[in-house]
Amino acid sequence: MRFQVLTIFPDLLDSPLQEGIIRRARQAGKIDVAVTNIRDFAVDKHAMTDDRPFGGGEGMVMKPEPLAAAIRHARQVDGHVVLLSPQGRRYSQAVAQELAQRKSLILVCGRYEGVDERIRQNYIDEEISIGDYILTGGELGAMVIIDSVTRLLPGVLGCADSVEHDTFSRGGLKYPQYTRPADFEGHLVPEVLLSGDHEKIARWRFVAGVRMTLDKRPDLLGKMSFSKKELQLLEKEGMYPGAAAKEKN
Ligand code: 9D3
Repeated sequence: MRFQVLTIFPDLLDSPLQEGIIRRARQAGKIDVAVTNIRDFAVDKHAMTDDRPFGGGEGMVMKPEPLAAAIRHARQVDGHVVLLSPQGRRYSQAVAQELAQRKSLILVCGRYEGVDERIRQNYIDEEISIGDYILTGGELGAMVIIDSVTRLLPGVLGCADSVEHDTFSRGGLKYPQYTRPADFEGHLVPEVLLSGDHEKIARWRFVAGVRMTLDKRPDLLGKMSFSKKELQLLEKEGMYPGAAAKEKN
């Protein structure tokens, strides 16, 4: 998968692209990331990328010509053009899965008060926001997309860290994790995890995950579904997700 990032602050992306799973995915050729400075496509001798808004008012607007030239340049390679902006469709795991189906993404990072409306209307395929809070620009959003999409690509994660077991695969939270020592400052690991009884462990983890979801993210429960057997198990543990959660086959 190819990512092309268009930004006036290319250095912002450097270190997150050079560590951990993303670094390995790049080295293995699973992803290709090219960060392009929009300023390289500026038209005037001062290489301006922003200007004052027509009609007056606070702040600056990203000039259309450098953005258009940078997007046209990126499109020579091809790609779905995404503008990171606070007005965009809210990013989620479902959107990540959708983007992961594409072969090439062009991530356009806005700055200042935003981009000239004619860019939005004529050069952008879709607008994405990473959440309801205010950032200083789209670069961190672009990185969030690269990070979350990359780990979904085949062969990027090992089986040990499989996408199947993710927090959001069933729609709820994961069970709590423990590692050595079995006694940490007097706090013990749940005994069942030391038992070696894999069926019992699986049941405990299922119940613990649902309990965690009820406790921390009850809003997620409505999208979860359980088998009859699972519902019985939860009831035995004093949990009644049934009202909110759907029953599956
Ligand atoms: C005072 C006007 N602001 C409205 C809230 C405009 C504004 C424009 C541009 C505020 C922030 C930004 C910069 N943000 C992004 O470019 C951005 C963003 C965000 O702020 N929140 C969540 N996702 C994203 S993706 C890009």
